[in-house]
Amino acid sequence: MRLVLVLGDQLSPALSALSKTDKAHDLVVMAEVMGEATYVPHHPKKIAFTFMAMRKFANQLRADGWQVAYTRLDDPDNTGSITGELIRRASEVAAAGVVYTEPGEWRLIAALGDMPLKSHCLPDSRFIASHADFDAWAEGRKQLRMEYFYREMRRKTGLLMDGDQPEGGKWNYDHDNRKAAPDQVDFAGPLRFAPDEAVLDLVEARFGGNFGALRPFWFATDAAQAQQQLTHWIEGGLPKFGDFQDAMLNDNRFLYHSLISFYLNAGLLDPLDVCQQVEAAYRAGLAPLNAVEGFIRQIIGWREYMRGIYFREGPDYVTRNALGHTRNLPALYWGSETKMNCMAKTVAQTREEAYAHHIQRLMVTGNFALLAGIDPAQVHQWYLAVYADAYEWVEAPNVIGMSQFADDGIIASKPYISSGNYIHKMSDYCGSCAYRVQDKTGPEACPFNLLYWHFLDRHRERFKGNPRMGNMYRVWDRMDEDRRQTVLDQAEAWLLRLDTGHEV
Ligand code: FAD
Ligand code: DLZ
Ligand code: SF4
Repeated sequence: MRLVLVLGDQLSPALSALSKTDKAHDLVVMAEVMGEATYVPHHPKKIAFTFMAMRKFANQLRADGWQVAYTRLDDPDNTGSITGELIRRASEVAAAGVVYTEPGEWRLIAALGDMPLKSHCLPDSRFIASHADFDAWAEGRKQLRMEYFYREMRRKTGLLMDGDQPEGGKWNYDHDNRKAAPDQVDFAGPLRFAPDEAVLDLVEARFGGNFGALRPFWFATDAAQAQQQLTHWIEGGLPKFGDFQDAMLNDNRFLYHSLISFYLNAGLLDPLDVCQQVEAAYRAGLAPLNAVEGFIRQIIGWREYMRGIYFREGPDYVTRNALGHTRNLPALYWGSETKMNCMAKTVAQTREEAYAHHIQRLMVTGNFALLAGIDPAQVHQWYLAVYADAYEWVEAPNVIGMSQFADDGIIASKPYISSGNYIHKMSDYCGSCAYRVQDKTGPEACPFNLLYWHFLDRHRERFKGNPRMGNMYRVWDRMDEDRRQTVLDQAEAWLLRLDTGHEV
């Protein structure tokens, strides 16, 4: 008998470890353990989601004829770690070894590799590009760019292809996808499902002190529910997904977003199948090409690309700090009061939902951390903890690379920074803010305005030669010197108030 490990983000019947073993002889091991529940202070909703989905998946496997040894968090014999549980189960049943699918994090890959058990690690085949595919694509290229990788994935999957040409004649319709916030959103947002109250009680007792509201809990926790959410969104949200992908609103947290990353990353939905369903909606005339292409690009482009970079760059990727940023993560990320309405709204929504959409993560909390020069390792730990879809293989490239430029430009060709103007254009946040977005200096000046120039000025040596940033430096250099000095002095004074714990 062999043990077959199924981790909390490997809840797919087609998992390689399950398809390469035998339900008649082998034993599935699943375990709720403190080691996984505490490597960062996860949002309670994320822990509850993981445990609920794991318990349901174990039952599904049993119904399918598997024997499953399932450890609950409060089982008295629980050793507290994945490797501890495997060693314990192996000795209980005198197992010949362990078969597992590669985890999505170097930490766990190393721990499993060091186990004193005979073990066999299989590739995770739930992705469109294998490590070898990604490396073959990347090999010999001077610079890696997602767009070219994405085109390969389009060709490989046949999604939105018209023979060997892209559907509609263009690969990318992003230019049509930057509309400002709509006055009204005619989509009700995600479906809400009833939770397992016993899991909620367990999580409340053990992790109630973590940042994040456990209740109301509304996530889907099995594949059928996740599919219901996908169908609901394809019918109601997809048609306008492209147009308003980058918009943000005070009174609408979800706009036209799909809210499926939790389910995809845990294995409850299959990425290729999701994209095929979305393409079918386009072919049936139910959604426009800009929406459908934009969505498919996020999944077969960005999602796969991020994973490729994470595994190609290796375990030290999360420690990179190309810009030498050292400021501690301010308390406002954990909910302390702030006068910046965009930050307050994004953090409050994160606390309540364990979710924020891409532009909130990139251009509000991420942009602020980058402009303020916050230590990227602390930023990374925060994102890994607070979002229910956060696993290191996808979170780290988004944070260390795309958002914080800490990898020195492997993911992004220039830093994603903006003054308050971008947030003002894409949201209604500024209208109800204590700061004034139109003020570049002065007591009420939007901090993003001050910090934007401070960032460019302090990193001039690194970025002055970047052709995509020439304009920014030209504008800065055209300001008269007194004004530049005022901006820098006021930015410094503002950062000092931030560092000394004042409400900013
Ligand atoms: P939609 O907006 O509806 O997009 C559809 C799907 O596309 C998502 O479900 C997701 O699977 C995929 N996708 C979109 N953008 C990306 C991207 N940049 N990288 C990978 N997949 C993408 N996504 C995660 O899944 N886990 C994370 O931990 C995570 N951390 C992020 C941190 C930062 C700083 C940034 C800027 C982005 C991060 N993302 C992460 C990407 C993106 O924000 C989320 O995938 C998205 O917000 C999930 O919501 P949704 O399902 O409603 O997505
Ligand atoms: C996120 C998470 C949590 C909170 N708890 C568990 C757990 O108790 N048992 C488990 O098998 N997996 C859990 N996970 C998911 C893992 O942390 C995830 O598999 C790794 O980070 C690799 O991506
Ligand atoms: Fe954010 Fe500045 Fe707008 Fe306030 S004024 S919401 S701080 S961008």
